[in-house]
Amino acid sequence: MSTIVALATPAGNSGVAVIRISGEKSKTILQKLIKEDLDFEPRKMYLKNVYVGEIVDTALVVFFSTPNSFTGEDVVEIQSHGGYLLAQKIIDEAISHGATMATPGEFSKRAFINGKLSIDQAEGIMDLINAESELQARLGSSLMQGQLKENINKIQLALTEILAEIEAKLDYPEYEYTTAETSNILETLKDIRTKLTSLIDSSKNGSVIKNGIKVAIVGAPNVGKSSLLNALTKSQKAIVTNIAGTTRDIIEADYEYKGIIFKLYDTAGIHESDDEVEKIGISRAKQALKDCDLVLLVSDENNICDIITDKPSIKIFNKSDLLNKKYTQSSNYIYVSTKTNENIENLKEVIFNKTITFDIKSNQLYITNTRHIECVKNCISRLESVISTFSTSTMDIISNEIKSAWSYLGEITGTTSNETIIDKIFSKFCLGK
Ligand SMILES: Nc1nc2c(ncn2[C@@H]2O[C@H](COP(=O)(O)OP(=O)(O)O)[C@@H](O)[C@H]2O)c(=O)[nH]1
Ligand SMILES: [Mg+2]
Repeated sequence: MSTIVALATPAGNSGVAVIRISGEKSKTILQKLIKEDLDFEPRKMYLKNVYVGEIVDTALVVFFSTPNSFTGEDVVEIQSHGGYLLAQKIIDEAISHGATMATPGEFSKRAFINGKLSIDQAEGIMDLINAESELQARLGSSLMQGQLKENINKIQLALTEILAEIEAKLDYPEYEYTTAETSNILETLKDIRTKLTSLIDSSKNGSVIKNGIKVAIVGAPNVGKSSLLNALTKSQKAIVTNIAGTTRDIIEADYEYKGIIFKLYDTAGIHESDDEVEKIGISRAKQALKDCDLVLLVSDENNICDIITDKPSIKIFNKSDLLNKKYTQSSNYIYVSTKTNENIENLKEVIFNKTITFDIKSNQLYITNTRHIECVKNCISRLESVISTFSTSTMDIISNEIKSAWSYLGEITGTTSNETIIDKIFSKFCLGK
């Protein structure tokens, strides 16, 4: 296996950059970089000069001895001063001493091959890295800690026990199963199916946590849609003017509320227009109406929004600051002012309650990864097939179906995946991970 090198921190200027090397030659490459034949004590930081051509940097270096490292191989980490050129030079120098540039996800792939991580755990690390909300981070972290893997292993073990029982008796074709035995097998299979189905149900909520809620802001021109996007996201992302037709393309901005990401889509005011560009904007607004999970129908004193949608929606009356105090508020509307921020926080609560209908429990297992969902669904479909034909099938057919169900589960953790699939999964990871 080659020795690989990559930058583990983002490319660019920073206080420190971390360069990682993994493989047999790690230690000798490090010795060459520091021009010293030091026998490094594993997991101990050393302050050393690193030589790259004419450049000398002072860096912290650490050596991890196989198997006690992230990849399970000998690993070196060099904390040099941050700087695109410097880090690149150190990497080039390592390559000149025998390392090769790592491909995306190659460190994690090696960790998997060496039994340090299951694939779903490695995917959990990526989810944690990419998390934009606290809840997403929490799900990534529980995946990384092996919460899904443990559940899958338990279910696989239950299937293995059934298989062992069947296989032992397959050698004795004359063996007659008692009713108690067959009904026991059937009940266990049904029980496993129920568990997996509830996992799939949880994935709907997991997807909300992972992907967020899409909210389209629609209404007539000038009612304050762009102002509302800015107020909710506490940004100035959308241009606000008193000129009707200012917003033409869709403007996107996010905010987080109670751990959920809400993705707002500010749209062009929907009305009859002769302006070519605005017309395209209006058709995009109509598309956003179709693609979203929730619609904010925005009105003001002059323009009551009459857009009809079959999506969940909230009627908003903006510019409440302009209303006469004695004005009676209609209970159909949430009155807000993007100018004074009146009711903006309350609106966030209303949006949350309208879209999040489940309790977010911290210890609940949510599956969010489409690959995992596919594997579980495939497993369920094999189980469905065994269960529905159980009374008429022979035990060897049943056994084959159970093996196939077991195999689908193994793809989640990687125990039954083939090389092509494994390569495909890890290639989606980032460089240096
Ligand atoms: N008084 C008042 N004016 C507002 C409020 N919200 C927006 N406006 C004004 O209404 C005009 C249109 O706002 P804009 O957000 O561009 O509306 P859009 O066309 O629906 O995106 C701008 O002049 C804003 O300053 C509000 O809450 N109160
Ligand atoms: Mg606008």
